[in-house]
Amino acid sequence: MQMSLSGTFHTAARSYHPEALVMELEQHAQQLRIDFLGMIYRRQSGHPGGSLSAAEILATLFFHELRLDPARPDWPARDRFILSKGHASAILYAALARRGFFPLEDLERWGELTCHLQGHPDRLKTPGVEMTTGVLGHGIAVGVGLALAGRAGGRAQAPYRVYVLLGDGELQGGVVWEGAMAAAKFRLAELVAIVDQNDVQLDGPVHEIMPLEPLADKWRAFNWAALEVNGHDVHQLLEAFDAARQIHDRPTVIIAHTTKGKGVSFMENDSRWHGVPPNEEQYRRAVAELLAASPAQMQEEA
Ligand SMILES: Cc1ncc(C[n+]2csc(CCOP(=O)(O)OP(=O)(O)O)c2C)c(N)n1
Ligand SMILES: [Mg+2]
Repeated sequence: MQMSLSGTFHTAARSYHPEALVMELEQHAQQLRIDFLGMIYRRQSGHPGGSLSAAEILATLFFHELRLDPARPDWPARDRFILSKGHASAILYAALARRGFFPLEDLERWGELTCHLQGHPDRLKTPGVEMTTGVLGHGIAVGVGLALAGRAGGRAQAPYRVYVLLGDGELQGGVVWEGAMAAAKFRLAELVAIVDQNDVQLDGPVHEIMPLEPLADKWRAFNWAALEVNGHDVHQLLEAFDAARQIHDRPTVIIAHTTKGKGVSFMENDSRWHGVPPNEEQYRRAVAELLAASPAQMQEEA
């Protein structure tokens, strides 16, 4: 696989990442979708669309890219991940649990008042959550602060990297671009933003409500490096994260083209599934679809 001059990845050429790694990450992504749907079905609350669209991004980050030690969630040199689109909390909790930050059983109680897994991420409650989010727009600005804090010891770059996942509707918030300007000013090469560009926000298509294009050019005009990938293609995600590590003089945005509700046919590309949980019949249908599309191994385990 190669990156074109415009920063778009093409799958035609062979990837240097082993197929086994890619399959493993795809399997994680599908498992996260299934965990997540169980959580929001049981709780009868949650945000399916923008969680399902982010499954491969989260799986690639948590099971490959991020340098983490679940036994030491406050390890100073850990990479920081910020879920700026905090409404996707439940699938983040699934990723944290699967990665070993807390027992899987905790997922059963998410959203209960006495549980450490609240409706939106809370950094004071949940191991592995770096920023309290839910009010959209602030992830990049806080990411800038985390990267600068890492440099406070006088280093040219922080001893860790900072990753921020944003929604595309979220980009309508002006504070996103204030943070982007600051990141460029300080040439924060250790900062990577990922935009889950599913082209759907809370109540309709982003391109109708507030068009973003040309989105990559906007980021470049803000002095960021901009890469574009298919956000469901693990090969492309892996290579984009690798490419971002090779950029040393500016922050990088990875624009991940995705499908809102990905993996559940009746939820795909439909803003009505932004924030509504499935009923029992829908839940069963969704899980059946996901299992059918999973690597064979998972079907055996299920
Ligand atoms: C500042 C702010 N305004 C409004 C909301 C309510 N809200 C929650 S999710 C959402 C839509 C977000 O769309 P997008 O960023 O595209 O997310 P995704 O498609 O990934 O779910 C809105 C408006 C909010 N959480 N914060
Ligand atoms: Mg969206």
